[in-house]
Amino acid sequence: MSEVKSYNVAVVGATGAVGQKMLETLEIRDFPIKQLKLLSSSRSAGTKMSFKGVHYTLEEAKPESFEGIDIALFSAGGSVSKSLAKEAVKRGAVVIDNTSAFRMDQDVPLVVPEVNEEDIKAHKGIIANPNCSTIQMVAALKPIQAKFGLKRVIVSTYQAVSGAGTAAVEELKDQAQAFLNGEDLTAKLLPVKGAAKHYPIAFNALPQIDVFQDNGYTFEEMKMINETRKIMHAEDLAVAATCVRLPFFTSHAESVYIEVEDKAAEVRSIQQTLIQAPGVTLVDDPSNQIYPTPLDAAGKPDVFVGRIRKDLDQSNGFHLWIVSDNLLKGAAWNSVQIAESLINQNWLK
Ligand code: NAP
Ligand code: 3JN
Repeated sequence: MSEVKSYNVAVVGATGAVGQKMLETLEIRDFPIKQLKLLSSSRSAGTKMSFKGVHYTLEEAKPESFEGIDIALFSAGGSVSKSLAKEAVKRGAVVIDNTSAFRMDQDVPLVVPEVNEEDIKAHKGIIANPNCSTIQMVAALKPIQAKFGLKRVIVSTYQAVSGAGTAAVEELKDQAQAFLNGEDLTAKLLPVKGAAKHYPIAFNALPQIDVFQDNGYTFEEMKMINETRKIMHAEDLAVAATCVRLPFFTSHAESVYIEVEDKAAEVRSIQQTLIQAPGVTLVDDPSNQIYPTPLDAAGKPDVFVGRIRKDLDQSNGFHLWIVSDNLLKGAAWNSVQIAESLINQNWLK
């Protein structure tokens, strides 16, 4: 009987919101791990985390940490990826990077396996995991693009605080309690790197995720626009985005308006297309008030789509409601799927 091949895996940013989900996903999917290395900053180095019931000691991420590593899953922020990803590649690892550091580099495949798995093949050591809001949208739009053609996308997001890391989750808990106790929230505001101002999130809605660009869009919005075109191989696709943070913990929701090429497209045929799409679950029965919500999607790996309806003025226009767990399909699950593709397709070079 031939032995199943296993791999030396490093998780960079293992203590973070995404890193913890990486470990859960590797465990749930029974990823073939020979040796596991958990890396963090010096702050968490020396502390322990468990994986499959075994305790691992966190180590500070350094270039030498990647000696002997086959696959390195990075989610410790763009500056860490910029300083360490190429060091890891130099030492023979293939890096799957969850940050925006390399997403738009021509040499770096940007991958959602259900959409463009084949792009992985051309990797030169680094493969980028897209932004969470992009991932769930393209997973639902790719089958529609393939069947009906796609001309325009206008998206507004409703994003959970866990997308902004473990500190943001704690901030919402603190502020929500303070708000209900009638306390002053200004004392509960965390300073935000690179931002002059910080608004309370509890019982609020913030139309800013990441920093503003010169064109008036935020970086999160520009990531959605540029990444969508790259992943869908659609340079000329018209895309506009408004990204909003809301006070719930898990899953991003999106209201998406699309215009398709095929004038014969109908709600029913779009639903049929999505029923067959990999990684997508249709939850769309308005007569019984059935549609996806962030709470229902939390902890599940699928992208859920509902509320599909035809625009009342534009005959080739449709509206969709797309929901997915931002830390699973939006980050950890998608990264582990990429790692599995590397192995299963023999692209780990
Ligand atoms: P988080 O909860 O704040 O966790 C940050 C992680 O990075 C922690 O493990 C932290 O380790 C580690 N870290 C920080 N500085 C480091 C350094 N100098 N060297 C090594 N490790 C360091 O953040 P998160 O939400 O998990 O997000 C982490 C990154 O993942 C984000 O900055 C973003 O680039 C990416 N991300 C991507 C998506 C996506 O859309 N695909 C979604 C969310 C996040 P310590 O415990 O030592 O502090
Ligand atoms: O805010 C969210 O819901 C998703 C956040 C993602 C994020 C947070 C900090 C830095 C990213 C990302 O993955 O696009 C980055 C980054 O630019 O690396």
